[in-house]
Amino acid sequence: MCTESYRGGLKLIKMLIKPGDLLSRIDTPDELRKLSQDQLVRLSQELRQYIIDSVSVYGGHFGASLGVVELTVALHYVFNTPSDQLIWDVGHQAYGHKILTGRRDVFHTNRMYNGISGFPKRKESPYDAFGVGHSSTSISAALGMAAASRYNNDTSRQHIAVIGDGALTGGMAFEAMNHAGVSDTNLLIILNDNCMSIDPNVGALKDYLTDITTSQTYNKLKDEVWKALGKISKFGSSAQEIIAKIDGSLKSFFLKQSNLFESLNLRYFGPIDGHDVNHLVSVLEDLKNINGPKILHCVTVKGKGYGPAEKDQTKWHAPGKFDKLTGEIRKKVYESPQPPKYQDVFGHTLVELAKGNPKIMGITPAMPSGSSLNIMMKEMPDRAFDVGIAEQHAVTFSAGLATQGQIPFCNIYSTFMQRAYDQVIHDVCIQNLHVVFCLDRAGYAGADGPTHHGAYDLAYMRCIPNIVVSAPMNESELRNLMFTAQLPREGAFCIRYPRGQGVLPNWKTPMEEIAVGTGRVIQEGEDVAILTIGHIGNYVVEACQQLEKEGIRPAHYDMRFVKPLDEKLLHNIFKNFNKIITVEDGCIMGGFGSAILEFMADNGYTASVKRIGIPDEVIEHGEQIELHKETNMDPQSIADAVIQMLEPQKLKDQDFF
Ligand SMILES: Cc1ncc(C[n+]2csc(CCOP(=O)(O)OP(=O)(O)O)c2C)c(N)n1
Repeated sequence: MCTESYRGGLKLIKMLIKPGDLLSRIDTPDELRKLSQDQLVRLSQELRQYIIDSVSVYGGHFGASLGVVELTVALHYVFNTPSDQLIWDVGHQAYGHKILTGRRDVFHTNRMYNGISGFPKRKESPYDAFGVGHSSTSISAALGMAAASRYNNDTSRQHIAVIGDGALTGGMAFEAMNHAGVSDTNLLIILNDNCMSIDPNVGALKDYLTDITTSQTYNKLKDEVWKALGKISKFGSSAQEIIAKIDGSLKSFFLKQSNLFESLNLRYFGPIDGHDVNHLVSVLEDLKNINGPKILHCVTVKGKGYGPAEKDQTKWHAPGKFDKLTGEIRKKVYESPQPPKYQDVFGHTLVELAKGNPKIMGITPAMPSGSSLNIMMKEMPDRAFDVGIAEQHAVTFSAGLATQGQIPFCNIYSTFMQRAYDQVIHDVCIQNLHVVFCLDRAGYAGADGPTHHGAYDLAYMRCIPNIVVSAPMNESELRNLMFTAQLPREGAFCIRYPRGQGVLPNWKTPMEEIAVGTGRVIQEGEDVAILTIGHIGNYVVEACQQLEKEGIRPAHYDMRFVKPLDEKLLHNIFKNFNKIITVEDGCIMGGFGSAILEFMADNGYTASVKRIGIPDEVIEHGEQIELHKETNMDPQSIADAVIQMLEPQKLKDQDFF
């Protein structure tokens, strides 16, 4: 059954997704807390089903939320949210949390333009204690909140960070635990260990967590300690002292040497079954009464309760819409061959180049599938590295490789590269090392929203010395830029490209060198010159086709490089045009258009320049084209901008006649 509604001018077709009886009664966690504990298993089933029903119809992240259904129910049942503060790391697993905290009836707008966000967001709900999207922030944020509570003598308030084993590979999580271990705060870290990042989790920490989960000796000892704690907690206030005593002697004596978290002064509990909601409730009740920083290790299954998602966890991380009965993921069917995704052009081209150049290596921080580096990892496992969710390490590791004459292609989403800015400057550029950065998802990311938009890279890269900053307008240019970047040179080379498809179904063009710092003419024209960087140049091609019908023919230049700029071409342009429009899928401030203004000022030219790009505000989520429209970056708006620029001249011409 469908209903229609309007939100922000957008028609929403709402398939009625019916919650189960218990779930339909829960609009806030207060109502959840009124349930008896024996109703929680059923509530968990209903919540899981609601997530399956909704995501199958509307799309979004999937496996991670299914894996924390019981944890979500137990946490809101035991803790007094939102006064107790619950912080989800990354936040892609918080769908159950959203549904239980007053957003069930708008959940069909999840990730849609003008709808609710796919991630926790402070301005969306008081239950979203911290805005997230990037990983490994939860412990720091929770610790900050806990320190503030302590300072304000609020000793009863709880602060809970839920972090996955993937997110725990991020350095920030360790920085926070290092600090937490010497803090006297009410901090509870829940380690949601499902052995998965988006792809299988990697690294020694993963092996350590597996060891701890499977070691029989360790678990027997832990069970005994746990039982002791459980018995004692029934004795009321004096229990704290006894627990402290037991903790201080028996537990720490036996566990400290063998447990990483205990060594950091975090009391470690677990591992426990993260799908046993009743056990979770009793353990969390106990932990609530133990002061100080502590960690509870829960073992869960990503995709729990939906067979296909349990089986292929990477595919079902964010599968898009699917048939919930057959598990078939719905794919658009096209009549003609489609252009490839840029990420796949990167993945295949890198292997092609690496076959001819033994120095090339590939690096990704935890995005093998997302970046398509998995193609190289499969074909050349000794030359491609998934280093975990560790962007800073990925960059400096690449710098290390480069000092030894290797040519690292370090692929990082534009938004996540923000994490590794100092490493780009300090470890790569100051040392003038030949590292190639491939920044995927540059420009609007779409439904993931502002935490994921690759808005800033042109601005933050172009101000660093010893780096080339480039962006291809199509697949062929991406290949040529990658080819150029691996040729012998000094210094770094950055290539940024967007999420999604390019424009050339026959993309496997022969590769050739592009002279660094040269642009190209897409069309000669009159009155207005449009200068573009990257894929968004294709919007300008569309805009020009539209304008052609009205007898307007602007010139269009694909500049290809923001640094170094094609100064010869620019001199030519500024000598011939006094109306210039720059177009970039990046922030207006400090980006490509700013570089053109700087060139104009430095060379004493005057022209009216209109810059089109991402404005200086937080742009929310939506389809890429919706966001381009909202910010006047779509083909129609670009055509309108040209007409507007010509308007005074048109008027003048009319006056004349
Ligand atoms: C800094 C950063 N890098 C990469 C990502 C992309 N990313 C989103 S979820 C995810 C995996 C997280 O794994 P985990 O924390 O174990 O959670 P799970 O999905 O397994 O529940 C990654 C790599 C991100 N969100 N933030």
